[in-house]
Amino acid sequence: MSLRYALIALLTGRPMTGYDISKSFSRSVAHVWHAPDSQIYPELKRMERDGLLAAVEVPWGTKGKKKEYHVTDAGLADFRMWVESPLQPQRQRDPAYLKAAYFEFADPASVREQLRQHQTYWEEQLGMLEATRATLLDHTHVTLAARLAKLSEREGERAVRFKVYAYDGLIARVRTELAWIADGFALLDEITGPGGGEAGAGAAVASPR
Ligand code: VNL
Repeated sequence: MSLRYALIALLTGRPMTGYDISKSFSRSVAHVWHAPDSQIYPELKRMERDGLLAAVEVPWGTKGKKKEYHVTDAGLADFRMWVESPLQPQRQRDPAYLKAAYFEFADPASVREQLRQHQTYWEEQLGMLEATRATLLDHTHVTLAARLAKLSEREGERAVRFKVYAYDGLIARVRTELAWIADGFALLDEITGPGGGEAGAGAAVASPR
């Protein structure tokens, strides 16, 4: 149910059409709560039905109309209750760690390849998160800039500090993930010899297959 709150969070910055929500979401809130468009659009409809959002028709192009979603007072009240409710710890559920615990069943070449792909993914994420963090600090992030335009300097400062705090946590996690991947390469080297497990590098460790 957190998707509702992720969407309200975004819309507290400014009212938006479904299309703008989807675009803006992927560059901001999705970094802390990923959701595909296929979940976002139906959720907006349900939230409108439940009175958390109000859809206002706005002109689109020369003839068309579009729904612009606004957070209602009820939506804001619900969001405030949620934001103050106790955090529910998320139990561990990461396939990378599940697999890692049983990599003795895999060909080391496959493990090395998986670690490489994982490393590439997390390096990209790190770059993206650091770039986004920078646009929060200098207020050039469009979603944040629209939010700040409605706030006093003091309120805006707090909004930025908390967002940067969230990104600092995400960035620290990614760095830990990258260090863990590096440890994985070191472990593979130790088990198979340097570069061992590369395709054609010779015998793999005995695996209980
Ligand atoms: C906002 C803007 C949120 C930029 C973000 O991530 C962000 C916002 C949570 O104003 O809601 O990267």
